Amino acid sequence: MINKKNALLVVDVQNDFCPGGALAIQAGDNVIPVINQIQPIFDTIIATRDWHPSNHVSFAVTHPGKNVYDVIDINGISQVLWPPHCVSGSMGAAFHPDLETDRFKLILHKGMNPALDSYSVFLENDKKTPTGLDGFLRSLEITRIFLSGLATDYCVFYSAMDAISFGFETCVVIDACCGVDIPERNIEKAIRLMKSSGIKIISSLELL
Ligand code: VGL
Ligand code: ZN
Repeated sequence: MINKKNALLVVDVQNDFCPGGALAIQAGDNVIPVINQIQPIFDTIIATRDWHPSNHVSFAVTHPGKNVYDVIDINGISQVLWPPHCVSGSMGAAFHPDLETDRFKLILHKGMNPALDSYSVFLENDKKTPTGLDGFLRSLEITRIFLSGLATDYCVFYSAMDAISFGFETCVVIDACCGVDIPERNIEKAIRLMKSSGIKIISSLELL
């Protein structure tokens, strides 16, 4: 079932998104054993890290008078304001120590532009600036992508939506993902939108 044309994408399994981190997802670390278990099935595994400068546009502290989780408009782009997280090179930005990283073919950093956020691993939030991942996958003749990681309703969601629109067959391994759920019911909404866009929502049990 899984062959050389398939790639596993491990999205943002970093300390700051796990319990104890700056933008902790409750039980976010529960995805790690699942991701480690499915890695051996894939020849191509690509990991991403959210990797921000300390003055990043997505940090509430960058906008005096604004609060965490406020939503603001920046040049026509809606931006949720987060606590500072995944500052490049910090412990919070490191992969969670339990994540198996030895077979990552590529580690892609995103969100490095201080003025622009990047939820998707394909395109930054202006929906125009490429991260380079599309070209990397195409040069390896990858046609199908399986997504795992954090967060279901942000980086996994936007990455999956871009993956299908770039023409990849796209599957989200739902038990290998965990969501922020801000605002309330955001995960449910993300899953509904992904399904209606032709993205398959599967369980890791279907791969093992
Ligand atoms: C993410 C919020 C802010 C994610 C990144 O990886 O889903 N969420 N930055
Ligand atoms: Zn971020």
